[in-house]
Amino acid sequence: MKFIIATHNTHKLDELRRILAPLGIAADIDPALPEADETGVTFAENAFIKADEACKFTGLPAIADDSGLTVDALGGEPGVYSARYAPVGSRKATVLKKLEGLPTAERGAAFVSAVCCVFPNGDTVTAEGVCRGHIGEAPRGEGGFGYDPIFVTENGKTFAELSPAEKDAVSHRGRALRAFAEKLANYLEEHHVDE
Ligand code: ITT
Repeated sequence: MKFIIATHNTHKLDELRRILAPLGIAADIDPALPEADETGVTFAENAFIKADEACKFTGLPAIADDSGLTVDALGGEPGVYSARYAPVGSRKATVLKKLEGLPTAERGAAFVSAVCCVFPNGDTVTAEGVCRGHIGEAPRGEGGFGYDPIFVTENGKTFAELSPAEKDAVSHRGRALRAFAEKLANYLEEHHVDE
């Protein structure tokens, strides 16, 4: 079965593809897909909005990820507004500035990913993944994208200091997609859909 990936973020697309491929899920983008209006107030709502619009636009089952960084000391911000929290290039600095002076114990944070697949008949398969860590004192590492250089994982390295495979093994997106793949396989079996 062919799936559309509903994202306009090329870094996220790379991750979705490299995690989904070994799970046996082949997915592609539609370059003509318009950007959806992310009006939801939860990751799950926005993932549904993006997948639903892409499914209606292409007529194919569509998979979307809505994700972001939630910082405990900021009441969960930037959360669903992670992509729009501050002008491009100043998002990490904005988070670091707001946490200035706080000790590590008060810098707890999590990355969250909600994945949703919408089928042309309206059915949905959803999953969520969370990776806890804390916000470092300064950016570190060259890998990844977005907030990766300021998110310190349980092993002390930032997401940006991990190899792609190391990030996928523990990341919010890796966890969400592995749970999603299991639920999708069950759905396809129950509905007698040949892969
Ligand atoms: P699409 O909606 O087109 O998929 P987007 O970038 O707008 O792309 P989101 O609305 O889900 O996606 O916003 C997610 C933002 O959260 C993203 O732009 C990053 O700033 C941040 N983010 C999510 N996952 C991340 C990760 O693995 N590493 C670093 N930052 C991440």
